[in-house]
Amino acid sequence: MLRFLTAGESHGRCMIAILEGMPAGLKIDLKEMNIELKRRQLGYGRGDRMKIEGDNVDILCGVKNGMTLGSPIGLYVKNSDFRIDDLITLTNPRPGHADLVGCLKYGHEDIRNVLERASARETVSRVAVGAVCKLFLEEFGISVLSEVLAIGGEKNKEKMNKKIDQARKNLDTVGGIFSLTAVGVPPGLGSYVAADRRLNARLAGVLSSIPAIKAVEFGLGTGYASAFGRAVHDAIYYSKDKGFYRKTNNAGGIEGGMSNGEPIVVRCTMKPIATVGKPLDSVDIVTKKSTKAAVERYDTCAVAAAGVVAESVMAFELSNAMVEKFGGDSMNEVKRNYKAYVKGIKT
Ligand code: EPS
Repeated sequence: MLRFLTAGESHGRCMIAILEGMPAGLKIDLKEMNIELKRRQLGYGRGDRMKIEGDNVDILCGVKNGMTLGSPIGLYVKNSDFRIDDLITLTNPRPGHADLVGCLKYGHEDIRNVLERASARETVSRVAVGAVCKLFLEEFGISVLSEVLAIGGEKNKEKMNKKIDQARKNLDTVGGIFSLTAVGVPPGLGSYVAADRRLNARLAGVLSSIPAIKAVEFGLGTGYASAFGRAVHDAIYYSKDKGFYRKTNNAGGIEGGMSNGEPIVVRCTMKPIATVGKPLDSVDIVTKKSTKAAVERYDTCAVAAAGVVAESVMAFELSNAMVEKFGGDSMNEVKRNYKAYVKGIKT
């Protein structure tokens, strides 16, 4: 089993993660990992925080001479904008953010005590974890990539950027949709035998845990609602070199809670970011008087960045399912088991 924990506040000293269960003998390419962190910072509509942060990962433990040891991997990313103790108290929660409920739940009278951890800055740690997982998946020819499909209802690149410009001009924010595709995934990750082992459920869980993600669909997704069965189920074919295959992929690569060997295709919808320059009505949590919501520095649009975060959490979940299916404490052992299985299901 693979597992990880993250820690860190947006304006605290650093963002960290511990990844446990990664087999020994995986070659770690720090340059590749930092490319992933850089990708998370990009995209049209990102705010000024990204100009401050370098987001480079340091591997503190679990790796020796560029190879994983099989022990927990400690990952550290420094926050350049480290000033948590000097920030002013805020008592006006932002609708759509964790501020209000977080204060009620934890008994805080300063929404900063909530927002510092609820901030999407936490996804730095998840991308660092996902970057290790991507290196693991690469060893099996598996890759995960995202693409922005729509922003504010627009699907054309130029119009998408115009929507972002419009939102920025109006001191507003805008959301959108991105796709996520994993290729090279062998059939049989996940399982139909128990609810918590279903791969689609596991992926939906981790994807919807990304801040601001409000919908996750697989393959044809909501399109299934208006179709007849014969038109949408992916007919089965076989050839000696390909093994079993499909000519269509409406299932999005998952049937019965298991990968079926076709690309895993997911679409995620991200709501507009909750901090808006022209704030909505709110209530002061201390005085209970009407006020306007807090305005912090914010991103006008972070759909492309959320796509990169989604790649990371998907890479983690697929790596977890690979380790579960093919076992092994070392890369050699996992590869041996993987090769024997893949050969076996083709014959
Ligand atoms: C983010 C860092 C944050 C925000 C953003 C994501 O930094 P700051 O608050 O200093 O500007 O830019 O956070 C949110 C979208 C949010 O809702 O909290 C990052 O590193 O991704």
